[in-house]
Amino acid sequence: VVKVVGKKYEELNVEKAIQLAIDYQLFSEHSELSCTEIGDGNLNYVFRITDINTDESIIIKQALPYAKVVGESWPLTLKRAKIEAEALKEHGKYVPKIVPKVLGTDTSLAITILEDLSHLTVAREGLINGENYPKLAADIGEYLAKTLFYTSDFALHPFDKKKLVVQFSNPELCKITEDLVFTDPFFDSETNNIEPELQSIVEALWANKKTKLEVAKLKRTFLTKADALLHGDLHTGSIFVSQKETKVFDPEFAFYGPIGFDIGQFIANLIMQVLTREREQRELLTLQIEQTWLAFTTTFSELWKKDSVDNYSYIEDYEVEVLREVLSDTLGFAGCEIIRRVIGLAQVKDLESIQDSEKRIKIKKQALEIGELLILNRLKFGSIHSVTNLVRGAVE
Ligand code: SR1
Ligand code: MG
Repeated sequence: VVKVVGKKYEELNVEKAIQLAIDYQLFSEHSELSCTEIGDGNLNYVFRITDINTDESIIIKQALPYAKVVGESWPLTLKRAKIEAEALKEHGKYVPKIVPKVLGTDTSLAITILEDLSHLTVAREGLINGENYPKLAADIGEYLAKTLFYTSDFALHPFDKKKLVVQFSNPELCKITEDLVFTDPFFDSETNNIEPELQSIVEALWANKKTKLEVAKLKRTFLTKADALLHGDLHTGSIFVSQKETKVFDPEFAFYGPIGFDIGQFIANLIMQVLTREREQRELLTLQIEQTWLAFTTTFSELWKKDSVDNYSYIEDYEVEVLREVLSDTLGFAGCEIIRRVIGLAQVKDLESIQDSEKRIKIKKQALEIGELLILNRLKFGSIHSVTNLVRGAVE
C-alpha cells in the first residue's frame, strides 16, 4: 500500500502517471508500461496503466483543483480525494465484494490508486445500450443496506459514529449538491440548461409554491439529517457492472447524511432510464426498482435484528416507521435528482443522447412530471409498487 505526502500538487498526464507508477513500484522492475486517460466524469482524471507484457493493470485517479465539467473558473477542493479513499475503505469493510480495493493514496497529489475494473462497464453506458444486469438491483440493495446500517447509530457506539461524522465532513462537495440538486433547478439560475420546449413547464414548476415548500423541506433534511455515511453521488455513472459483478466507485461526495439520499439517487437514475426504453425492455428495469427497495429493506431488517445496538430497536413498529420515513425521503430525493438531471447543470446521457428531439422532449416532460409527483406525494406512497405503477402509468 502506497501512502505518500509531501510532494507538490501538479496535474498528471500519461507520461507523469507512468513515472509515478515506476516511482511507487506498482509494477515489477522489468515491466513495460502504457497509459491511457479514461476519465469520463465531471471532475477527475482517471489513468489506466498497463504492463503490456503481463496485462496487469491499475488505476491512478487524480482530483483536479477545478470542476472539469465547467473549467478552471469553478475551483474545487482537492481534499475530496482523501474523502473518497477513506469512504471506499469504510464502506469496503461492510461490502468488500461491491467496493473497489484502494491500493494506495497520495494526499499531496490528490491521488488514489485503485484496482482496475476495466473488465466491467459503467452501468449508465450499459443500460443506455439496452443491456440488463440481473444482479444490479440485489447488489445495490445489499450495498445500501450494509453501508448505511453499519455506519449509523443503529450499529455504532455514539462516540465512534461522531468521530466518523467529523472525519467525513465534506462541506465543499455537499455545497455542490445543495446547489445543483436542491436549489438551482427550482429557480431561474445561470447553471440551468433548459430546452426551449420545456421553458413553460419549468416556469410553472418555479411558480408552484407547494413544490417549492416540499423541496425546501427536502433540502433541510439533506443539510441536517446525519444518519449514515453516504456515497453521496450514487447515480448509474458511479457503478460498474457485468452480468456477474457490481462495484460502486467514486464516493468523493461522501458525508454523513440522510439514508434516503443514496437510495433516491439510484432509483431516480433507473426511472430516467426506464422512460427511454421501448415497451418490452421497460418492465425488466422497472422490476429492478422494486428489487432494489426489496433487497435494501430485507437486508436492513436482518441487520436490525442481528446487529442493532439501539435499546429501542425491539420496540414494536419502530423499524417499520424508520423504513417508512426512509421511503418518503428516498422518493423526495429521487424527485429532485430527476428534475435536476433534466434541467440542471449535470444532465444525463440517457436523455441527452436521444437524437429524435420530439421523443427526447416527450421523455423529459414525463421525467419532470414524475419528479414533481414524487416530491409532492412522497409521504402518500405506501410502497415501492405504487411508485413503479406511477412510472408505468406515465409511459403508457
Ligand atoms: C460540478 S459536478 C456536477 C455533478 O457531477 C457529479 O457527479 C455530481 O453528480 C455533481 O452534481
Ligand atoms: Mg462522480
